Amino acid sequence: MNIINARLRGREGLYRIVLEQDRIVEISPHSPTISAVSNDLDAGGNLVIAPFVEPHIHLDATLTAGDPAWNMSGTLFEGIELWGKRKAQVTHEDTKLRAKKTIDMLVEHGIQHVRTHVDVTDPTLGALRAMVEVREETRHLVDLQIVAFPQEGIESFTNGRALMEQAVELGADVVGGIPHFENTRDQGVSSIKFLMDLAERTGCLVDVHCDETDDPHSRFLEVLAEEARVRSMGARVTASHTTAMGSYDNAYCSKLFRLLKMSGINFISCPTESIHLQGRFDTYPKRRGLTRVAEIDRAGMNVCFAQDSIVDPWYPLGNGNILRILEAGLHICHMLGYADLQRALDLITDNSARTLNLGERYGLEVGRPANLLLLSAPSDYEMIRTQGYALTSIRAGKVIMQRTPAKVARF
Ligand code: 17E
Ligand code: FE2
Repeated sequence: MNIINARLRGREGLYRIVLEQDRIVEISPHSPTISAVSNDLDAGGNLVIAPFVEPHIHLDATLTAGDPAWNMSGTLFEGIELWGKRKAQVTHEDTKLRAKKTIDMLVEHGIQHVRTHVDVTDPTLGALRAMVEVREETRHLVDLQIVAFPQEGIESFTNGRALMEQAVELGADVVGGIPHFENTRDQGVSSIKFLMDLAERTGCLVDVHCDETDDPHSRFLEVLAEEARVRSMGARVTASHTTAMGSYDNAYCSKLFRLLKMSGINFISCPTESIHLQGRFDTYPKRRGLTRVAEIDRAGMNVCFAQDSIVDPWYPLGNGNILRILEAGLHICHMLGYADLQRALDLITDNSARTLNLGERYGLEVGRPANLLLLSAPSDYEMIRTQGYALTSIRAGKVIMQRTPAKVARF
């Protein structure tokens, strides 16, 4: 299959991309002398890019909002309490059904790489076992990474450490954590040492829910970064949320940034989730409750955006569209400057792929997998401004999704 009239990010002119079986075999300047053949896909001068990435979602909890009750306070803590009740009723089939429905929503918006957290504070590890099957059964649609996520704590939950170890044995790809939710500061610190040991021993990646609170005294990020630095594991480690950084004073943050840079860890912000869940203990002035996305980016560190939730006890909305998250995030993080708009898609493509350690499994380059998207606009800026879409998603050389945009008639 050939794609013609493709615009590529960061390059002048139009290109022709040749796919053979499941690989990209040629990318060459578009030549009007080569005529289109019948199964050519015409990008019409719009962007062709590597697929969107969803680097942080909870597929075990999606589509459960309101069951057994709605989150009335809008806080993270009420969400965790409600989920505790819902997860007592989780079955194998229920988890698989909701996860697959949600993956379909992601696919419909051009996502082909997903990292999902799965709650392992459950003595049966039922959701994790179900997700391992989902990972196999949806391989034709997405590459799925599973995080062993201890929602109710590693140290504060009965057998928390053993459950994390079992989850890795059962096939989790990534080790998670939640130090700010452990009962004490000391437990938060020891949970990070434990999870870093586990990851180092087993070769897993690391992605910790870290300091997801407005409490400026929640300072587990420095512990995670230092553990990553001394073990030289930074590229394999991610700090998710870090919303407390939005409440750190600048004196502490400037010292912290030195360590963060040395550590080389990655960051994920979930802007719609955090603007909804944080700031809940404030009156006015009211904090935004996000990490310092623009500042992390300006400091040359790797940061990306994620959805976190779709219709669950923490967040009632969501439809799988990561471009909606990008638009909201750019607003909330003061990133509508011209330079940021020029490269906005980095935050849901290349930066996210780096966070997930996708390496050569990702990217629009000869020799890489024939996974790509045709978009509805010719630039990052125009994709945001027009609220554009992924129109076609190609995976392993085959079209897996095609979207027809709404047509408007004027009279
Ligand atoms: N669990 C958690 O601790 N934080 C979140 N944002 C979600 C689940 C969605
Ligand atoms: Fe999360």
